Amino acid sequence: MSRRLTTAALAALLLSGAAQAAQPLIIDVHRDANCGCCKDWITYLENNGFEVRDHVERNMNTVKQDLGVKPRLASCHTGVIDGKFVEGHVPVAQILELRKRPDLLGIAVPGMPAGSPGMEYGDVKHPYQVIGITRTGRERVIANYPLEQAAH
Ligand SMILES: [Cu+2]
Repeated sequence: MSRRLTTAALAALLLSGAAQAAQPLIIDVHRDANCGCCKDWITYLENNGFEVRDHVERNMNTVKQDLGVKPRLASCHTGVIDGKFVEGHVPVAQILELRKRPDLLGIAVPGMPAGSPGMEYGDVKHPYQVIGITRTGRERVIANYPLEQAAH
């Protein structure tokens, strides 16, 4: 009897351990059917260990409005992770940071800057910022790309 309990407890432990180790980060991505760079961003996320739930939308404006993405911060696709929005071609590093920031409602890379993930054109790297939107409606610069090299 006690032996059976121990086996069950051990199995439960192993299962939870395995689930934890293999658990990918799940992100919902809303996009227009004909958006090629949106698909490239999705591929980029998948290559970085995310599980993407792809949602093809008829009206992206409504989606953005509902999630609280201001028009001037808008890009093409809109991701949602942990109930927070990820607008546009945001790099993975800032998505991971967003998950640790309870003060933020979402983050955005406005427009579609060349050189951002999913917007690669050879060596072209236009400067862009990742903007965080706080729960009180303020905007904060989360990162500047291309990332500046640390001085040695
Ligand atoms: Cu795009």
